[in-house]
Amino acid sequence: MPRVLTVAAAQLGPIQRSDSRAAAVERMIALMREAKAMGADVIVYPEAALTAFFPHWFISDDREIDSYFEREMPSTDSKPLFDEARRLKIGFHLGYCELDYATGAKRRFNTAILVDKQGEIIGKYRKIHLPGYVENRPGAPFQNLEKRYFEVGDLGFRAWRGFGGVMGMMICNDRRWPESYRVLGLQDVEMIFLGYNTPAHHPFTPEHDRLGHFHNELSMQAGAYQNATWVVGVAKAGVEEGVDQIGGSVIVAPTGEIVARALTNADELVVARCDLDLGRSYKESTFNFAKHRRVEHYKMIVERTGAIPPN
Ligand code: CDV
Repeated sequence: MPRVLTVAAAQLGPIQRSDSRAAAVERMIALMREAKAMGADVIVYPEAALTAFFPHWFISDDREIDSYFEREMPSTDSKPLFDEARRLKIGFHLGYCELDYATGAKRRFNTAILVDKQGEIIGKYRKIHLPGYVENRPGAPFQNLEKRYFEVGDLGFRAWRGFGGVMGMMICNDRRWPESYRVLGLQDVEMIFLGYNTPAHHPFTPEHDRLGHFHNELSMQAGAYQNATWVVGVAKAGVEEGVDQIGGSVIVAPTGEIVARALTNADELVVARCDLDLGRSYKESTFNFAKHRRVEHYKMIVERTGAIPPN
């Protein structure tokens, strides 16, 4: 019996600073209803989906920074999303900014959750690869201050059983690092959900600008193929607070092929029927890790050659 999961990547157009969370959630609910009508089992929203991507600018006031974070999930504004998902019996993946007090101290994370068809949170991931820098760089047209606003995620890359398969999550910059996929691949992941906010222009490395879409797809296609997993990459797209974001949401098969892609830089659903068993033949042949991955030899080569890994 094939294990087919119908997945909807819910690309969002820009969310401006003046837009309320309630307005963003309204747009997300409209996409959720459309996804359900198309037979989707799960809908995937971008990174930090409830607000404008505020790490693009410098904020010194702590209370203002906190205003972009959720103190609980569901929060008052995101609860309608949970209610609608429960009513429609559709799962979802949501990226948001999380304020956590579990240790007694205030901590801020760039977080994503996976919610089942009953509206229950079954998995949480906190972003590990935080790009950008800590210090304000005045004069730049926009910045990436994620290292200032977030702590490095402390939950690792883990996979969860859900939707009849093995599901994993990562967030934006994580997708550029092969180890993000490999740690999930070692847990036999079958589908990875990831949201992103990727600018079309790089103020400090403009020579990268022309390759934005190429590197986006290259990373996700390689990660999917080398770990024989589906990858659902979902963008916040279009011009948000003056920052042009690349969009280009895609659904990538375990073969490494893109099976569906966004055509606009606005709110748009990208839907695919995904056979969770499609990666099996790769996991049993080319990417049979137990048979072919020579971890002990990697270590031996490092020892024999005296190669010292850089700090
Ligand atoms: N939100 C991100 O992680 N963005 C990075 C940008 C700054 C390069 C990305 O990898 O897309």
